[in-house]
Amino acid sequence: MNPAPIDALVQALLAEFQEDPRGRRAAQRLSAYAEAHEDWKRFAHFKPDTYTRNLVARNEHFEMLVLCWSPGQASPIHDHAGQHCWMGILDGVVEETQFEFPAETGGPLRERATRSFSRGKVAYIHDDIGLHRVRPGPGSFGVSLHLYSKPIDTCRVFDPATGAVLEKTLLYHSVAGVLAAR
Ligand code: CSS
Ligand code: FE2
Repeated sequence: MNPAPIDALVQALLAEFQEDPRGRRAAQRLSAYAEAHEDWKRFAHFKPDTYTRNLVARNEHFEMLVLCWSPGQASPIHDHAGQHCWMGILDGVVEETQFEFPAETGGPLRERATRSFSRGKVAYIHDDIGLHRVRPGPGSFGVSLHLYSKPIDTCRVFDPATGAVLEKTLLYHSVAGVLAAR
């Protein structure tokens, strides 16, 4: 039997990162998957009070998650623990607003452009580029496929008015399709 498309994607990415830690073809692979397949739906769980993080696969090279965004939800403004972050859109509309990485001395964050992404589009960020806030488009929901290389267990979140920083532990709402006990 052929593997499910999302499992085939994980295997292809694993082979890719073993050869090229920079993952130069990762965005292309996420885009091709997002345009053609819907078997990610078994990982999608929405919650009324927060966006959800649903683990698809994790290994020494990367973790892959399906994130579900209901209208009005948003991530905090955050960094990515020095790792590569790709975000491919599976359904709905997802917006990314970037901010400049603040100086050690803090102060208000400088906002850059907001970009809007639909199915098949892929965003990429790294701490060298800046910070971002992610949320669904106005009045929309969104589902996004996130690839972090290497896996990220904590990130830093930033207050836009002061630049103050807090460490945040990143939790999974489900693992391999099974809701986590809470
Ligand atoms: N980094 C956030 C989502 S935006 S890339 C998270 O994993 O929860
Ligand atoms: Fe992010």
